[in-house]
Amino acid sequence: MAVEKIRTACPLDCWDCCSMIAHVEDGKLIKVEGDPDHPFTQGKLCIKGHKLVDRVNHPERVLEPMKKVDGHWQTISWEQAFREIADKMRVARAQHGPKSIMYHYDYGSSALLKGLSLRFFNLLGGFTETIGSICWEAGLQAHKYDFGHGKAHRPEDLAAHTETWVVWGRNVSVTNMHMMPFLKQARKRGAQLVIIDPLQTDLTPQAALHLQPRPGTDGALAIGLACHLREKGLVDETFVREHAVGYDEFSKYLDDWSVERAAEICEVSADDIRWLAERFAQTPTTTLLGLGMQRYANGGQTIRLINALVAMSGNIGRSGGGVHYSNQVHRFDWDALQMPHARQEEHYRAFTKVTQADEILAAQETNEPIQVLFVSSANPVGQVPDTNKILRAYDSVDCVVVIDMFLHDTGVVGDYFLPCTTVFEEEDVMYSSLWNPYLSYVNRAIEPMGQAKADWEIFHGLAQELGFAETFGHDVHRWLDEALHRYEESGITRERLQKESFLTHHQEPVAWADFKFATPSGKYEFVSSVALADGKPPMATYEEPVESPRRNRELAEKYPYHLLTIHPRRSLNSQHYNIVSMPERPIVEISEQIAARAGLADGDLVRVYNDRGDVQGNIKITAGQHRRTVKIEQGWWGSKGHALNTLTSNRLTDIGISSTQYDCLVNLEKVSSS
Ligand SMILES: Nc1nc2c(c(=O)[nH]1)N[C@H]1C(S)=C(S)[C@@H](COP(=O)(O)OP(=O)(O)OC[C@H]3O[C@@H](n4cnc5c(=O)[nH]c(N)nc54)[C@H](O)[C@@H]3O)O[C@H]1N2
Ligand SMILES: Nc1nc2c(c(=O)[nH]1)N[C@H]1C(S)=C(S)[C@@H](COP(=O)(O)OP(=O)(O)OC[C@H]3O[C@@H](n4cnc5c(=O)[nH]c(N)nc54)[C@H](O)[C@@H]3O)O[C@H]1N2
Ligand code: SF4
Ligand SMILES: [Mo]
Repeated sequence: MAVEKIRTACPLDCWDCCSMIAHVEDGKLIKVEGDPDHPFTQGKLCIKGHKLVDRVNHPERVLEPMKKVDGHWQTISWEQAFREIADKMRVARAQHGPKSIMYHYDYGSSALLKGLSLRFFNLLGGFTETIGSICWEAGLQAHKYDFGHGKAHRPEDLAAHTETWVVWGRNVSVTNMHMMPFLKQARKRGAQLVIIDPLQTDLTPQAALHLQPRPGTDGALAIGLACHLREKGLVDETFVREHAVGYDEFSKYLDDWSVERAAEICEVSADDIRWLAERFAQTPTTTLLGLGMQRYANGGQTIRLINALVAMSGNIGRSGGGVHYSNQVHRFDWDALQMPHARQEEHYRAFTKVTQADEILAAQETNEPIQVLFVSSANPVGQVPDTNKILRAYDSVDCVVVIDMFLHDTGVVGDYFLPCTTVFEEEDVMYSSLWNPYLSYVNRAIEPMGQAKADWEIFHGLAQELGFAETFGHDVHRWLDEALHRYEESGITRERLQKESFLTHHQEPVAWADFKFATPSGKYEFVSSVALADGKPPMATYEEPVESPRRNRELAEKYPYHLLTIHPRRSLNSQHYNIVSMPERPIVEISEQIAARAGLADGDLVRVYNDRGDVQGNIKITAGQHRRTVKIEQGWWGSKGHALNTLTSNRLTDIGISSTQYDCLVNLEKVSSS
């Protein structure tokens, strides 16, 4: 039988948002490849993209609705599932009001119509929603205060004009591999690479300089760099006078600092700081920020301090420059899709994605408890910090409904499991606000497998039981038209997108080239009026992270090592752990100094622990890692015995509503030798 090739896109929450071509034979997905015509994808997918085929066809994929009865899963019909869940919702509302129904979701899929789940909950008239992010909101808020929002240069501009690439806390070759061809192109013409990361990364050997700040202290490093610019008269006076507000105040704050003081705090050499500051001032320098260093209690201010440094150095609005965190250029009409006006504010409550466990447990003691909890496109028991609290909170809820493809850590604690389709079984539009600004059309490649339904169909089925199916609707094309109507002025319509597969309205080579920023003043804001209105410090200043030897000596004596549970090479968060072959347990990578101090050798079994929890893994000694830092790739499944987030705290960040998983001290204890 001939192989059919269908254009679609990778749904994984990633900087690259690849356009994909699905190969289908006899109705079965057999292969995917990167679209060779897409300027970012360039015909390549990462291993996680390729492994989507195995995810779709995996024998453990759940293909029928299930209900837990006496601790065991039983398959049930959709009719029964819809009827029983709708009944539970009605009872909860009657007894405790609309807020007793809660919804937690995340970016399990970056498809536009995943947003329809909120249409369902808004149409209920009220509910409890988890807001904020366990990923990146501190940094987003920082960009909102400084620029209005985050915006990226076209990578072609960086490939052609950047002389210094500062990869600051981004694991580019692992998490953002489609940036690599642009970096390579620049290096070929002599551009230099600087890595700022406590850990060794694939790119370290190619770097002209690798700075390894103590985790969570990048704000001090940025201040040190800014001090050198000021000392040497290297500040871009035109930018700070004409295109910015608040520079004098920020400059005054720097009076209390020096390169040496900053260097001592962040544990980086003052000479290296001076060298890098001069590169910033004297060469077109681009900064690729990762999300790692904003996952600390001081994370938002850290990003603001780095933004301030880049602004002072004259790299904003300049070819080959820029500070890249996000690319928030989309113009979807979310209100048309999600109908927030349908809910009544007195029946609406927001918990945060990060602190939901505390909030659920507190609510259970009131007359507005959580009775029915829906989870979709997310695995909170695996991925939200402080797993033990999440487990306690979810256990206190009468009925937990999980919509997913696999019985992951959250699935197993559910009461109902509703199987959803994968991207290959759906029609939709894919987008990302991380970097790649293209919209990609998702054509249905295969028929839904088993009894799986698209998320929107599941919510439509429930809406039918609850009597508002008509308002919810069931027309994919109409929803896409409504959501995309603002693109029409750029000539982008659903029909054209489907025909051409990927399109963008965002072609500016250089972000903010006109120096018209999306802030209230229209300028770059060293001092932000929006921050002030939010009750936050209007200007960025340095604070220590919370779990820090300088801030909490007692804690650091008990738990001397920084734990970085960074994003895994071969999985998108927890999504591939049951698909790709993984070692038996987590690899605990430590520096040579930790190995000597704790008497550990390669392969030893250790317990990594703090007051919140513990995890076991095997030691790997990595030369050149920050001397007090432990690395473990995240995403492991607790249901298989490796609940990494038992170690992390559900403290919030300074600005934005965001998580602080990397602000985490631990100790190690040998369990047995290798
Ligand atoms: N392979 C793969 N790719 C992914 C993902 C995945 O799970 N796997 N996840 C996707 C998602 S959801 C996201 S949010 C992005 C994340 O993309 P990245 O931001 O690139 O990934 P992270 O693992 O969060 O952290 C990146 C780096 O930050 C460093 N870091 C940690 N703390 C500090 C610090 O205090 N200072 C400095 N300078 N560096 C620090 C870590 O050592 C790490 O190398 O990747 C996306 N792409
Ligand atoms: N310790 C530690 N914790 C972390 C992080 C870290 O670096 N360290 N990183 C954080 C970050 S950056 C992120 S983004 C979060 C991720 O947190 P989550 O988004 O909760 O985690 P994922 O593992 O990506 O799980 C997404 C789930 O969505 C499901 N899914 C995929 N497509 C669909 C769909 O179309 N419909 C439905 N209903 N489900 C779908 C997948 O099967 C998967 O089970 O984790 C955070 N947690
Ligand atoms: S995970 Fe990212 S890099 Fe990999 S195929 Fe998907 S979009 Fe591309
Ligand atoms: Mo993320």
